[in-house]
Amino acid sequence: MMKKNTRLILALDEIDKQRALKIAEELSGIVDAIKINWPLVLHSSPSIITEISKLCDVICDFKVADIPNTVRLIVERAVDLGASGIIVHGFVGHDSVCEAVRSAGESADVFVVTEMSHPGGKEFTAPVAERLAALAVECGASGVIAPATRLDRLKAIRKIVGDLLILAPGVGAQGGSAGDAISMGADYVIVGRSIYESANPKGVAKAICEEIANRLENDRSSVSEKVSR
Ligand code: NUP
Repeated sequence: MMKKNTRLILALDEIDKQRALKIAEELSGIVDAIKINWPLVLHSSPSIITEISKLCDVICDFKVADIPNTVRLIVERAVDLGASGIIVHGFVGHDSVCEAVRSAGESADVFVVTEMSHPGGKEFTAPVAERLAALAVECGASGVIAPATRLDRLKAIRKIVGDLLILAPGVGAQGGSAGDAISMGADYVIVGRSIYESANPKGVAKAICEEIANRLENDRSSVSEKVSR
């Protein structure tokens, strides 16, 4: 199970391996996990998963979308390499997603993509996002990916997934706010470019963590104010 401390997940799409490793080292004590996507794996090698997993929990954002057997082959390899989480697509159906959960077993969490955060996410994923969220619950996934860029949708997806984890990308470069996503029900925010493209990745990451902590504190005190009123 991924730790839930700062609630920040770094999306490490930096393609220069040495710089990526340097940022991973600098931020491993700050972020709850590091998400690796195809850009870094293709620019370095799959062993980057193992290297970074020695510093921090690694989520492989491979958006696996295939028949159950191929899904199994990918998930098993990612787990062998050190992944503790893997992101899969839900539109491929229950059999494929349930196979991802089964193959990951106790070794890794499976997260299912619902509505995607970019503008194109409204075209095909938005109309079926609720069904994708329900499928994640039915297959026993650990959580879902839902957009920090559309807070009303995040809220709607939270209602469906109950206490499953919500990881919300789209903060910063895509326009979303970390504090707002957390207030609307995200357990974690995923942030990439705003951190790794900055001249001071550690400083930016710390500031986002502070924003999240302050927001949680404010949300808690406004709830207790309402209760005592
Ligand atoms: O809906 C999604 N939106 C999204 O941005 C699902 C994702 N997995 N992502 C990923 O999150 C995207 O591929 C990238 O790795 C990260 C966001 O990065 P950034 O926009 O903060 O740079």
